[in-house]
Amino acid sequence: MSKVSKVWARQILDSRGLPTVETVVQLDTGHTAVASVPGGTSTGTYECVDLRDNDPANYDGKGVSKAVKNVNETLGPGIWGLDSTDQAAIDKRLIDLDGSKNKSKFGANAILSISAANSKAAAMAQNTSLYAWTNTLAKRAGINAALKVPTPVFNMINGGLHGAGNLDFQEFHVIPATSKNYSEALKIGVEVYITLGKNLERRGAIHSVGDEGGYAPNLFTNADALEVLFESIKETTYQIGRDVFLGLDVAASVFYKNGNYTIRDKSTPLSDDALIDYYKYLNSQYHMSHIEDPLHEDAWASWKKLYESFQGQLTVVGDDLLVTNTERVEKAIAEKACDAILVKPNQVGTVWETLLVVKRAREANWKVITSHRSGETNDWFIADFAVGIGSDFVKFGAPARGERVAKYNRLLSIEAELASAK
Ligand code: 2PG
Ligand code: MG
Repeated sequence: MSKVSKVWARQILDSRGLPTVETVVQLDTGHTAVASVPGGTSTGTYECVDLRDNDPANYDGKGVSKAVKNVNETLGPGIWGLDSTDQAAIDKRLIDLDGSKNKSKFGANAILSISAANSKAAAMAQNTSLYAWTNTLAKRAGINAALKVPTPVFNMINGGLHGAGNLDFQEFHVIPATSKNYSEALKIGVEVYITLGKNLERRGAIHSVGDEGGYAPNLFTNADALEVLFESIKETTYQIGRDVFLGLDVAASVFYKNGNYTIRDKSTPLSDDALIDYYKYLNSQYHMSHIEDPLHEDAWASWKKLYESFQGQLTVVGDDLLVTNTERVEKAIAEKACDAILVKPNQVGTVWETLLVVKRAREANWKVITSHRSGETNDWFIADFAVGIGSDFVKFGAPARGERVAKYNRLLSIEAELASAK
């Protein structure tokens, strides 16, 4: 048994230059582990609370000194003496200390930083890797997961709240075929990324990068972004529909207003049905493999309708819809609203609760995509987590920028380790 002996936190910066929480967990065995938490921009309404100071005089209100204080004064001391290998008990104590339904008292950022750092420390104390330890925890939670490096979903073009350009859809994805091994898939991603950059430059579309390292161009319509991607892939040695596929994270809640969706592709705002028809058209042109958050996060009946019409053709992914929350996942299963979940530990706030959500998704035969946030640190916790839970896919942004590449590179080393263990 290795007991938690000390916990302390500090405020650091994320990839957007915004404050976030970094926590160290120390065990009585002498092992110490550090974890920092990410932050979203297009956050779902039903996510747990990312506690911010809201003091306009400091960091534009985005400071996390309250969350840090909560770790140092209450949450940390609250888990002293507990067995670090009992992640369920550690997380339960953190949840009980907070006492609210959405972790609004102490902050999901404060709580997750401890939960994640504890799981890293426990792995060290067991003298095992974090992915292998996560796999043990996953099995304990009832997930029948084999260790494998997931297929990457690359966010090549950043629009919506993530991009400096003019696109409404948030993310335009390139997804290598699941038959490719991870290092091949990463190479495909990089080669498409480079070709796409040259292509956008040639077209004179400004191509600064967005929050997740994808290009953030100015284009005429959202469909044009798919077209540029399509054209760019054709310039590579890879074939769409065989080696590589396209996908979208629309993040539709962001441009939903007064019952309609306003996008630059259409001159008038669209109803749910009209937007679904537009997706059908886009899919007929670009043969996508998945679509995330195609509709507003509360448009349950329309999600059902969309899923019905795309079933078997497209994987329908819930992110803002599900917010890694068991109750919302139950509802989506019952309503047949989607068939994949975007898993983000910071939406729910503890490692153990994330595992329980994944378990339910697997029981419903859903695909699992483990995801970063738009604001990240160089912590690669999520890479090990994805491997440990047997995630089908990972979404870590473009294959560029340090905080994204930290995770993709970590997967390279896990791939090598798994291969040498065979
Ligand atoms: C998403 C995420 C990550 P954010 O919508 O899937 O790409 O964005 O972290 O801003 O919520
Ligand atoms: Mg999303």
